[in-house]
Amino acid sequence: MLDQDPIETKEWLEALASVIREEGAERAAYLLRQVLGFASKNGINMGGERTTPYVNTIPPEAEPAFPGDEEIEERIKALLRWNAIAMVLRANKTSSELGGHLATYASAATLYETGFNHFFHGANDNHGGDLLFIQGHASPGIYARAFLEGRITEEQLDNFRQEVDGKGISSYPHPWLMPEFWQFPTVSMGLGPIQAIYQARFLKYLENRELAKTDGRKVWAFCGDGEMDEPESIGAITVASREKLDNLIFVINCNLQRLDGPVRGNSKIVQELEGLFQGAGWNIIKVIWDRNWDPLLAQDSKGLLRQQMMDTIDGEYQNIAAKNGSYFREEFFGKNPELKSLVAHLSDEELKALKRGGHDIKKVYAAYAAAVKHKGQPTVILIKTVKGFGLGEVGEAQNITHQLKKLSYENLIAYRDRFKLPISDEEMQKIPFYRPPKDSPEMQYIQAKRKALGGYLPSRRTQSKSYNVPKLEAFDALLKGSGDREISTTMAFVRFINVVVKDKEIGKYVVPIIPDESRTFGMEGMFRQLGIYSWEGQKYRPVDADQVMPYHEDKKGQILQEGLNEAGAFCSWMAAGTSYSISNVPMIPFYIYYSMFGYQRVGDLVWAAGDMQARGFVLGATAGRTTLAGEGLQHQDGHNLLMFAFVPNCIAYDPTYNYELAVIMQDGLRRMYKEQENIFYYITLMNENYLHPEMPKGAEEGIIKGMYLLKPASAKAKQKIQLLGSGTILREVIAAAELLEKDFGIGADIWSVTSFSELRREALDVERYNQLHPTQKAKESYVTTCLKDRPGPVVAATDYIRLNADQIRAFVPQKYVVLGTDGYGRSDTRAQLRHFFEVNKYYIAVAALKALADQGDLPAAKVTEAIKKYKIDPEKPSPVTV
Ligand SMILES: Cc1ncc(C[n+]2csc(CCOP(=O)(O)OP(=O)(O)O)c2C)c(N)n1
Repeated sequence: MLDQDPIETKEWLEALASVIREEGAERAAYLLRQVLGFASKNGINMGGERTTPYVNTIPPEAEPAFPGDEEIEERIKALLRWNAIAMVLRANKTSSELGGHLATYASAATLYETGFNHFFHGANDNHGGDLLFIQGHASPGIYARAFLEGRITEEQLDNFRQEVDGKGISSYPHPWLMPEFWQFPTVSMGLGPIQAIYQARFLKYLENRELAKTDGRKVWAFCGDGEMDEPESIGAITVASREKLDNLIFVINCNLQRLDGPVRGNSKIVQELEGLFQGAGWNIIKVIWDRNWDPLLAQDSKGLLRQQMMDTIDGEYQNIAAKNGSYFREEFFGKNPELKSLVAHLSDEELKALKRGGHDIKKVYAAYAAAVKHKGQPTVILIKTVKGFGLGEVGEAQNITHQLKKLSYENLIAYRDRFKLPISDEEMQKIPFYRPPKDSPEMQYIQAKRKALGGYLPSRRTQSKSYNVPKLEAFDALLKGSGDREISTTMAFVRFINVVVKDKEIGKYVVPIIPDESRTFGMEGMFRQLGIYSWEGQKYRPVDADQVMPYHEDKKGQILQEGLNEAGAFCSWMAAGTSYSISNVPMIPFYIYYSMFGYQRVGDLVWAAGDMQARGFVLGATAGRTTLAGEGLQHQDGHNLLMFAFVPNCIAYDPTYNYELAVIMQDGLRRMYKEQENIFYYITLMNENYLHPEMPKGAEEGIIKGMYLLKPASAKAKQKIQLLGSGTILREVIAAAELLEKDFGIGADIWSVTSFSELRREALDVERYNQLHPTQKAKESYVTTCLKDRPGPVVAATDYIRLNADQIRAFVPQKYVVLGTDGYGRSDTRAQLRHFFEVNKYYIAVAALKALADQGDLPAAKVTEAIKKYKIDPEKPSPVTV
């Protein structure tokens, strides 16, 4: 940049040089930090400079007037803290197995209460409601508030963490377990912050696409400072600033402590996070000191106090917080005689009353008030607190405080006295909950505040609008077969989604979500047709503007092209999939990606999606270990199908034919968007091209249940066998049946298994029923009914590890042999890979013959004959063991 006024620059530099000369480098550094802090406060982006002094961002003179009744709020907070503690202690009296946490809420009470009393909007006719991501371990305090609000009973509090008999409340925020209460599962560290970013963005998406009014709604994400070490916590923060998500507020509770000890003993976590978020372009507000420090800072004309604040590292701050006032005097102020004299007029008790900012309602209020007003950037509020605040010497800032679950009677009495709780010595023996009468000022205050803010929080909408979804006939082109055109199920999916996006009722609610790329999947036609969502539209002329399918970004774009960002893209899917609950607008997300980078990559988010009842489709393209032939070990997926099916409300399918895909997806639309079932779908898609037959009459029910007879064995065959196949390997199964008939005169019933996991779930339920109703007529599982009267052993082959087909083993009445793709992938042709993993038609035929031989229906020599005939090397190394 040009120096517009060299004389002025020279004067500034000379001034600095004289300070260095006369007063030393330290003083010069101090002055510079002051200048930079001032610059930052005045909106000057300093590029390289990342931190400001270790004091509150908002100076006392800039704080707004506090609109609440501080005294009453302190009394309410004392009750909440107490009930939260009582919950945990009482649960642990019932059984020490139950656990619970005291210290997190103790540190964060002011952070939540300031929000509940003054900022968090409930959902009602005029406001869509704010979104709250609450630190999982703070749940006792949130329950304690709901108890005072009259939303949770004493019996429920007493059954904290005892949910099995239906009376209790869950350990942490779990929408699955408390569907009308919790919105977001957060306790797995890092999932809250990243989800919050994408929920905030999705609110903007809805607004920009004119599907909902979301203006004015805020997303509040409460996180721990320890939690910020999770890559998920910080991995997407630039998305928030790039997209100017001023509806997003991170509140980071910097109690300086994680599980075993300090988050950053040797430095300062607040400063580190400030630097990080500064670099990412966020608005930053630090709340470090309470109001008792203000007069001292005002007198700190030489900056000695500020310097000491900066020089003290977090490990030492923890020591100071845990020890008494005289330690504070000696170890903090005593570092410099002049500094010590600054507090000479204060007693040790008064020194101890100099607190961290997060325990001062007014300071926290000022920060929140500034955050909600801020435009054009997301805000992060870094608030310093004491972990275990109020728990005295057993808990405050102690390394063991996170695990603290028991307090002695004496501790409780001390706690009562400190927070002036109206509980007698005698009553205290029972650790009673305390709720003041309904007409008490505290209870009235709470209710009035929530009423003014539109209703209670957290609170979750369980159902929304139902849509009429297209009937199966709408997908006729897929049901009819592909004629003589060889196509892949991925192409069939694109045809399916094209029908859905054109549907008058539900088309606009479709959200195609793409991490990585979609061109490979043949979806580029949608770029122009639907547009790629971009909050700022398209400011450039795309290089392919003259072509039929240009890259088209649009403020109203429907597609979310997320780039190389599976975790973020999955959070978008979760936001769209929960939009029915969050915004009363059911959205229909389709997330399509390379299946290997699926559950394996973002599994914890998938689990959370199940918990929060996200609805939608996840399409694992290039699925199976042998379909993405050339890509090798890192890309070949033989297990994500199974892993998705581990999630209890995920319905997983591995279809082979277009009509199977259409039946499954149409049924999914019906179940999720008409019936509003709390399920989601994982469906494999293949990139292998082949012919697709017309749907056999009446196959729909079997397709959905998990298996149907695709082709019966020839009636002429004297010996018969059952062959099961899924995905692309079904085609090898069909080829194996031809070999068996041609070469050995054995007939095979061919079953297409669309979902081993759905077959297993149904069979497990039947088995359980029979176990518990021993004298009643036994029920039969669907898979057993299909196979029990069929001749011959059963052989199954899939493109997944053997555990996939093994899922139904207990329910197959006959001998059951399973082939699969266990072991690491390789790059080679599909034919070679199927040979390598021993799932091609020859291996299937040999497995079938051996099964017949094992049960005495065929001489073993016939199997040897087949091995020779099909040129199988019996000494080939196994792909299974490595
Ligand atoms: C992914 C994950 N790893 C580990 C844990 C176990 N855990 C529970 S609380 C906690 C530390 C919390 O520290 P911090 O984020 O600083 O929150 P605080 O309770 O101190 O406010 C950890 C590691 C978890 N819940 N999730």
